[in-house]
Amino acid sequence: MSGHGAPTIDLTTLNPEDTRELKLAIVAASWHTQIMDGLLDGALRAAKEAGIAEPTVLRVPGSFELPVAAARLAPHFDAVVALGVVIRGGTPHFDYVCQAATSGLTDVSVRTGVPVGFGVLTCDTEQQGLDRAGLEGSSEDKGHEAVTAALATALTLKQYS
Ligand code: DLZ
Repeated sequence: MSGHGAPTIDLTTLNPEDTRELKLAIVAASWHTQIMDGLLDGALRAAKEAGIAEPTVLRVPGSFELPVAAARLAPHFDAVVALGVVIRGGTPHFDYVCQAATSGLTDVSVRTGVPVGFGVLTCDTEQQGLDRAGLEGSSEDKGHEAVTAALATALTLKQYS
């Protein structure tokens, strides 16, 4: 899977009065600081572009803790975005953390009806994470992408609430 084929969602073309009113929470893990800083910067930039000056940001230790944090916040927000970086090591731990984060966040989203943007990088190498972190020299900006997707979905769903 690559970034090829991703849609262009320009939140600035949507009615700013709609996006500005959305309540956004970002839950962010803390492993792999440099990559996480890039993801969080991209997420906050996307929020700002949508007119959301101060989204709630909640930090947790690792990606395994993202679902419980998202579950606690989701009922109080229009959209939640989860950010994390998991890098494959020499044991099966990687698979368990990725599986727990992915299925846990999916469960939160479907159970609550609140969109959860998936900004969790699951990488074989640190370089793959750096390439996707929205840093200078990165080819992708996954934190920004996750916020944009979550807000666009929240706006689409709002008419059915
Ligand atoms: C334990 C662990 C390992 C080995 N690797 C990562 C990682 O690459 N990225 C990440 O976000 N978290 C990692 N963790 C921590 C787990 O997510 C979790 O915080 C601990 O197992 C404690 O519950």
